Amino acid sequence: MSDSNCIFCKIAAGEIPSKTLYEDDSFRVILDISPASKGHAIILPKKHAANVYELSEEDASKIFVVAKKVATAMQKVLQCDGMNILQNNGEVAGQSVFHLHVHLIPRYKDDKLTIKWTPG
Ligand code: IU
Repeated sequence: MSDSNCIFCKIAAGEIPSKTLYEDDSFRVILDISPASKGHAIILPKKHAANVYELSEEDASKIFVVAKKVATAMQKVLQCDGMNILQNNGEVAGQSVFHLHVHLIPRYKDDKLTIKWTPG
């Protein structure tokens, strides 16, 4: 269920404090500790999966519903102009924490943020 060496397992379980925006039985959504933009959040499944290949069908089917719900609330509160929703698998793809997570990155006009892993 959870990996005792995994920091995101501990955060998702509430064993390490975080700025939590949303929580249900399967997920915790927290503010990123090193935000790419104001309000940058990450969705953590409570059940450990290193990447999308390991993610259970059940969590896969629910995670974008959570993304939609939280992104919609963030948009209302932050009044951001756009939002990148991203998920990295493997070091070469930019993954640095090997517990699957989905980034919600609010975008603002003229924020000049370079999302290096977007196409083009
Ligand atoms: P990545 O897709 O694996 O590169 O994203 C990892 C993210 O997790 C990155 O944005 C970190 O700032 C973030 N993070 C965090 O919010 N809290 C932590 O304790 C750790 C990483 I470690």
